[in-house]
Amino acid sequence: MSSLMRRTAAAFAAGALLTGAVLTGTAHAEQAERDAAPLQSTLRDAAAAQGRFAGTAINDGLLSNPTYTSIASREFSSVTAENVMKWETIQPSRGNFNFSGGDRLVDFAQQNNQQVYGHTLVWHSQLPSWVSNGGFNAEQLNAVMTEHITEVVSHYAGDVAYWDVVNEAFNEDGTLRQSVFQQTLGQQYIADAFRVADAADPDAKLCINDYNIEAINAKSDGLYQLVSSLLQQGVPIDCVGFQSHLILDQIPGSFQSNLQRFVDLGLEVIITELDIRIPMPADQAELQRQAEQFAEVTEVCLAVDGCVGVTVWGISDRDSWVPDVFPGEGAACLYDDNYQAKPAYYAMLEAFGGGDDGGDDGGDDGGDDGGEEPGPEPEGCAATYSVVNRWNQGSVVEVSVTTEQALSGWTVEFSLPAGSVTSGWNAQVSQSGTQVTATNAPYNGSVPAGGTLSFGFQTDSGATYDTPQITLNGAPCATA
Ligand code: G2I
Repeated sequence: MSSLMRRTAAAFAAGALLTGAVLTGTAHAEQAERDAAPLQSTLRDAAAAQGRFAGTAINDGLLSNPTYTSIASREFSSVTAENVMKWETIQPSRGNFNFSGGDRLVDFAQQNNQQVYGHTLVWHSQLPSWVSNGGFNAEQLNAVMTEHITEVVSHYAGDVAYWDVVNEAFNEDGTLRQSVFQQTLGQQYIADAFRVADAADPDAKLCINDYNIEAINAKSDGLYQLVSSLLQQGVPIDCVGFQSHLILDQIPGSFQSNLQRFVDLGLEVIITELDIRIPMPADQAELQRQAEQFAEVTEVCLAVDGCVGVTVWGISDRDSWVPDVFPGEGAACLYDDNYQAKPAYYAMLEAFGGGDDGGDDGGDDGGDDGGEEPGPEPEGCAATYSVVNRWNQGSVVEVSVTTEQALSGWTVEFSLPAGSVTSGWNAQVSQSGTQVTATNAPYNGSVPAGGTLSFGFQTDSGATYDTPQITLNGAPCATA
């Protein structure tokens, strides 16, 4: 292991513009420079200015959704495979490796100048039954584990910056989970897994990752003992991932001191799977507290030199794992079901030191506008919204959006202030509540850089109103 040669998170976070020096976090000149810099308008840029990465889990099935990918590429500098690098997907039967999903993620990341965070090599869950019930003895299972790690890590050598080598190895009481690996190989499997991964890619950073270890508690104490002993034995471990699947109003008070004690061992720490779930339906007050708590977790990371990044587990509430596993809970992410940024997004952006240059972030006290806060500076698109005809109980509206970037498929969204859409043209126009979503027709999805897309619709209301905020593929547009 040559950790000095390892790529630093900061270098990735800043698109290779910053150096690892920011991790020391002590240089006043650097801090002054950062303070004087203009506010950054995306999570990735704001995080990079602090020498951190801002990550998200990517759902492979959503890489064909332009709304999803535009947020993923614009806002995040690190991407974690939500499922496609897990054992059941990548080696569903012995010796049969399927790298297609992981390769798609690597391609996406490379197109968007993002770091890839590999998840995960050795885990009791999403483990195919040929491994979990294979009846292997210790020697055989060791060979199976070694082969899996070697194949996967070498396939992605140079492309994956971090690996969760061992995932969720602990019980809540701080003892080791009786997975097939622990039962068959004993605790030695953990050190072995790290050594094999290091041999396959000496440049990747190698982490152990778990949940419910954010506080100082029995489980994080067990982990602390384990990694201390691994380090003493010279095992090549670089980092600890704190999943941080949190519950509203339950952010642990000892989070920062807990991260700090692992950093003091010489390790990097990473918030790897952050979400904050709320009993459904979530009301405005809860969403506001959630925002404060996303900011709090971000600030905890920023307060610890050696906390190199924060990854959120999924982009929108619609994509989140939470409602499937915790029925009646949800709204755990930064974006809502319509891919609109929630208060949590703006709070996290601001906590990273970014935001609206106007300096009035969050000044709206939740009046009658649906709780919208000032968003990032509109960039990349300019929209016009023209009511071309209006009568007693109806109106005809034409929307045009000029885009700076070429598009291959588009989604335009806004909140309709009055009435309902009765028909649309040059787009598929649908409405849910007040939210209108227009996606391209089969013939007008491709728009060149600098080009303009247009569509129209009719409503059943003749009311007058101000032009709504319009987004293109999730990004707010300037409106004329
Ligand atoms: O459970 C939340 C996370 C806890 N830490 C480790 C992470 O790897 C884990 O992620 C979740 C994914 O977000 C889910 O998407 O892991 C789950 C499985 O343990 C994933 O769910 C599974 C579903 O249970 C399956 O039914 C589905 O076929 O995703 C699969 C692929 O979509």
